[in-house]
Amino acid sequence: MPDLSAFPITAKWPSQHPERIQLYSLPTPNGVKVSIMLEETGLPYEPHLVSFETNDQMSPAFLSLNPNNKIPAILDPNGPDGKPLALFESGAILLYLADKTGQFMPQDVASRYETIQWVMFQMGGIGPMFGQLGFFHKFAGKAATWSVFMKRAIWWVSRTFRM
Ligand SMILES: N[C@@H](CCC(=O)N[C@@H](CS)C(=O)NCC(=O)O)C(=O)O
Repeated sequence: MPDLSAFPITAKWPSQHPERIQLYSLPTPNGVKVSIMLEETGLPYEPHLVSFETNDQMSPAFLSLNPNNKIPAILDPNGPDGKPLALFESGAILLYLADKTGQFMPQDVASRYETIQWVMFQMGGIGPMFGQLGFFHKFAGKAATWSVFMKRAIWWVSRTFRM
């Protein structure tokens, strides 16, 4: 049975199955990316809810794994060389799980980089720009509606849908 006690996050979210990948997440657009990958690869995992209502993502235990206070994050007790590996950033986690299982990542170099380019596009474009538009639309209030930032987010998102 792996001992994960060196990772302070396991004190706040104790593990019933320390031999499984520990997932710290919430079903948001970034959160579900990793949940879907875990389901699709068939890897055994143990999910832990990081509640934004109680600001769990700001707790010292969570920050010990991701100092950027964002879900999703994982702790793989059986990482490279059999050592535990903690990871944050959904794109990095997707690439790691693809490498670990040999699924969803082509072996030939050209196809591999074509796949990685779409992961990067999602991470660097779709995620942040759609997220900004969502924020302006839902949370920023009327004043933001015609701001130059919102106009740019609308333009960017519309252009992406036409790609
Ligand atoms: N680039 C990061 C973004 C993660 C992210 O923005 N997570 C949001 C939920 S979708 C979050 O944890 N927000 C909490 C906060 O900002 O306090 C990733 O892809 O993992």
